[in-house]
Amino acid sequence: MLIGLTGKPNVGKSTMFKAITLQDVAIANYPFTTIDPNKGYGFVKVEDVGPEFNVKSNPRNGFIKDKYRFVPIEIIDIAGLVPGAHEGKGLGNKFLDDVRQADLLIHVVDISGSTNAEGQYLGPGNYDPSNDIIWYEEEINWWFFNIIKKNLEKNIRKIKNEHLELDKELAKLISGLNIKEYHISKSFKDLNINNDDYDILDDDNKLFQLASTIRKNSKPIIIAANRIDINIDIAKNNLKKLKEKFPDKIIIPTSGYAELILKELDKKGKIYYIPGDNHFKIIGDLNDKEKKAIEFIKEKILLEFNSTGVQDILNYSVFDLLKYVAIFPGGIDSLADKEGRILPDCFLMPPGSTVLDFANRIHSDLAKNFIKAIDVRTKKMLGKDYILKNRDIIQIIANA
Ligand SMILES: Nc1nc2c(ncn2[C@@H]2O[C@H](COP(=O)(O)OP(=O)(O)OP(=O)(O)O)[C@@H](O)[C@H]2O)c(=O)[nH]1
Ligand SMILES: [Mg+2]
Repeated sequence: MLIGLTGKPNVGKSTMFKAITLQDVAIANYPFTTIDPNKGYGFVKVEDVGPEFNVKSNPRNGFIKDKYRFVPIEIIDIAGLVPGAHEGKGLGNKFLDDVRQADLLIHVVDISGSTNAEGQYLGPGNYDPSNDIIWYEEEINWWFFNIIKKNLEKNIRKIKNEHLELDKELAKLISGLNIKEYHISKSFKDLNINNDDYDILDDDNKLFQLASTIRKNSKPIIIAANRIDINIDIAKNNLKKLKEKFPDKIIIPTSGYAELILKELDKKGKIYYIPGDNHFKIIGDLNDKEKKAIEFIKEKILLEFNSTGVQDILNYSVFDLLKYVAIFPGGIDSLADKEGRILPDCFLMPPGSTVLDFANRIHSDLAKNFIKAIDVRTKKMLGKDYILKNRDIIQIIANA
């Protein structure tokens, strides 16, 4: 699972990345601070299953905090994109190649309206962030279109002459964008395109439409209405306008700044904060500056918006939008592995994954020698085609 943080320059992508990963990265109030991508691990928040069995889980990856299990996902923060990037404006869109493998893009928007399309600072309320939503999506779609077109051009003759199936060929040609055959077949269905509609290969308008649909199906975009803390009234007003203008888009208000402060103070042992919560506890000595900052965060962010939004957007992305499920390997006799680690793993599986897919994810031998599976909660037997549900605990039994 890889999630890309993208958007125009100077909107807080790297700050959010730092808040998510706690990695030290360059942050500054001017455009194009980030050029080389930052890559690291963030975590989705899952209610752990250990408490149901009165045991304390001991994750191999990620961590436990209170009743939650934080399961790692990869995050990448890339250089800013400006309108016209596909024609070479700004840094162009070559760096978008850094997010080729992403399963989803978080579009970080400056909801305070302080920065123009190029990321230059104008002061709060001086730019309409809804513009960004429109051109950004177009740029991403252009990026897809250009890759698809370039690859198709090289293969167009062969596809036509040999009467090859368009969806399969396309899937092969653009597999480097982490696009699966089902993304393409769904897009064909959405647009009513058949596998032998070779004409679309010569029609740039239709091809752009197809590229945009494949993009939407394979790399959905979720919007982080970021920097809500800069001016709460402007942020709320802009947020309302954005939601009215784009009723179909998922827009989550965020403050990377607030999340970063809370996470850092938690790490220092000065507060106890569970990412995503709407509250924290002071447990150490805070200096005046820290006190002021968290008082503001409490009053203006947590009370007004119910969280900093950063954990919410990750969870929403993985579980609501991509519809992944978190699955725990376990056994009806023991929840520990050979080394005595209790509930050591939690795997994120794509929607529609079966028990056999899960066996394969743990080890290909388990899938090869699969006999049966057991639902550890109910102790019922499951066939290999059982579709996994979120927070299932599954025991796989295979021939040794
Ligand atoms: N108040 C506030 N400021 C923020 C927030 N996020 C980022 N900033 C500030 O916005 C400026 C840009 O932040 P960055 O994280 O470097 O932005 P970026 O999008 O990575 O910028 P580029 O790498 O140049 O594209 C810095 O001055 C940050 O301190 C936020 O949530 N609230
Ligand atoms: Mg940056």
